Amino acid sequence: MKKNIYFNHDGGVDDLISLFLLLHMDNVELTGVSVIPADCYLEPAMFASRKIIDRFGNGGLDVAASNSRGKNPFPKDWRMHAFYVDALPLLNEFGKVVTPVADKPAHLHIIDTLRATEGKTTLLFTGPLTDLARALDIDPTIEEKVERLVWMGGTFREAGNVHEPEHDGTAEWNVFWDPDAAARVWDSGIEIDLVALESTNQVPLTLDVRERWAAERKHIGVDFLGQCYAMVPPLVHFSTNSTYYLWDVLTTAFVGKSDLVKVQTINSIVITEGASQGRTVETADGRPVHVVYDVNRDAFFDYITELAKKA
Ligand code: AGV
Ligand code: CA
Repeated sequence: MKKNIYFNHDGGVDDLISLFLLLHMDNVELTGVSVIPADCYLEPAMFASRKIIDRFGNGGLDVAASNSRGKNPFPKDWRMHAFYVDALPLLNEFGKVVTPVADKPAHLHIIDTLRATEGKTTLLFTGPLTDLARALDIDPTIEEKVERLVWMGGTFREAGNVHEPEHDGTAEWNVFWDPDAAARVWDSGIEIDLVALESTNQVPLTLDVRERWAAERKHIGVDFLGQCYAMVPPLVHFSTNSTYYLWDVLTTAFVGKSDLVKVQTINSIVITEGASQGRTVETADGRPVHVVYDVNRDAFFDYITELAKKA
């Protein structure tokens, strides 16, 4: 039995790789895709998504553009990454784009797709939750159609990954971009699996990983991984603000193969105001979330590399 997956992403290198990997999972039925301009610019991220589906998918999908805006914008340098992926020769060989743009904005596309899909759907979000929060405000009954939400977001560690003026550094970026949206989803009855920094910190982009993909580049999909991860900085001596981790790819791999990770349930709230905005905090009377806190690193890299070989 295939799982229905609806994918909302924000056009980073690891978001776009996630789309590519989803298209190669035998146990996944991708029912819808939408793009939010958080950690990307919308136009190149839309084009790159449509071209990835053209090249590696088998038809039937459109891609919805989000018109959501966040409270705390991402740095421009990071948002530029979508332009680089969109420009890859591998995605431009055909000289045309076939996969259409959906006629509705992302939050309405989510509602329509959930309704039109038989049975329940797992929501996979690798950017902020704004489109889901807006969908729930318009039609709270969609909760019945949601199997669960798998989200790359949050952390319960002291250190988050936001290093911005007027912030204390305790938040993870996908929560920080729109803390109110996260709080809205926390208020819903949807089961939440959180792929938090606890586990994503265990899968940095390192030079040995790049070398492995280079050595196996005769496979077009492995070459695609290598080309995409050549655009972003690896972890060499120590982690900096721009060091790249396989955040979203781990989240997506968890959807395809849940035994790669360990999960623990934590009751939590989302802070929406002040210097800690976007922080997720453990509290006894908070809502339960299933936190992915540990990963089998080698099994994870094997899994994604083998998936890429199917391309
Ligand atoms: O916080 C991780 C999220 C993931 O969804 N994004 C990147 C991933 O797509 C934001 C982010 C944090 N640090 C970054 C980020 C960095 N150094 N470069 C680009 N994006
Ligand atoms: Ca992302």
